[in-house]
Amino acid sequence: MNVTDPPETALAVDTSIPFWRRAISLPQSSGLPETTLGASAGIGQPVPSLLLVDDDPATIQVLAHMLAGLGHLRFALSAADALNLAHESVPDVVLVDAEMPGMNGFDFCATMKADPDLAEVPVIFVSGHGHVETEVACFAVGAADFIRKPPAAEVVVARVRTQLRLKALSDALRREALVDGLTGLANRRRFDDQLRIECDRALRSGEPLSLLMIDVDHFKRFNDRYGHPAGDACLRGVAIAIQGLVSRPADLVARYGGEEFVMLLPQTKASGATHLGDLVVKAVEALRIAHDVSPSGPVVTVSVGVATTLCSADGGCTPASPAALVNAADQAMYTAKATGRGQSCTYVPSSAIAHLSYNI
Ligand code: GH3
Ligand code: MG
Ligand code: MG
Ligand code: MG
Repeated sequence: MNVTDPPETALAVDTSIPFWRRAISLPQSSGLPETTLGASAGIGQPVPSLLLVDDDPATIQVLAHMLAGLGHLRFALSAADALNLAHESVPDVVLVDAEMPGMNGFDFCATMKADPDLAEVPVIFVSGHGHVETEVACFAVGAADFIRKPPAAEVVVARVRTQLRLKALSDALRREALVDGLTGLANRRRFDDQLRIECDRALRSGEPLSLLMIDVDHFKRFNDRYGHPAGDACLRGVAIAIQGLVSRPADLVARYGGEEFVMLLPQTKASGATHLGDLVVKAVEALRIAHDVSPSGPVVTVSVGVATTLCSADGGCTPASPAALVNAADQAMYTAKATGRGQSCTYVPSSAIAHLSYNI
């Protein structure tokens, strides 16, 4: 790629790397009025990331100067480079030129919208074409906004700010949609999505995938005895206790529903998952939450079912589907219930049942 540094700029940047790959922390003021510029992220908020794409370095320079203070800026002189940068770290907004050699802005935008990792990023076109048809074509490929060249600083800043605000809101909504309101754990939807992904991965790689199904014992009696607010507090306590047992980034603890929780453990074989099942039982018991009407003992306990996908040399895995893995963990959990509660039980596939019994 033939790229030169943009003309002299007021921005303080690390000149040891080419300008189009720089993520620059911009100054609070770039000479424009404070009302239009200034850091947009509040205290504790992540700094927004902006990606500017134009085959003309001078235009990038102008836009960079205008947008100083709104976040971290990165630059690309071609759509292909911009897609690489976006995949390295997903931006919060992209400003793209419509006309570029190679892939133009329209194809770039369409490519972003077709990519699940990038589809939510707002794309603002910056174009010298004043025709309505061009503007309509931009929106047709998924543009969030359209700015005419030459761009006016106040308009660019206002429109980018609007897109950043909308993006922050939609990010927050997407996050909320995947969180359980009572416990703060991942919710059922997030778990179902992740289970599908991890099952596919396990089937491809042949690596074990384990699942723990965790059910609070005699919880209806607990609610009847202590009231629903106490029941809710109990569920929150259990959630914190079991979340504290996992440490790998890929592990997922979720609320499956009601008083049931799940732990999804990629690359974890049955022995490790069985050990974790026992730890779950102990951790909940150690909370010492009084349950004086439980037939299982004086404190709240859980029953745990453990299941692991087992892959054979011919590439087949059992259980082989998300539903089958959940069913297997369920079966083991019901065995734990039926044989005393307050314990963990590991599922053994039927092909192995001739040699093994449930490991309680
Ligand atoms: P078992 O030992 O067989 O699991 O008995 P259980 O009473 O725990 O099971 P059952 O399915 O009969 O009852 C589950 C109870 O969990 C009933 C319901 O009121 C309670 N529950 C489900 N979700 C919530 C919740 O969000 N908050 C509270 N407080 N209770 C809940
Ligand atoms: Mg151009
Ligand atoms: Mg239940
Ligand atoms: Mg229960």
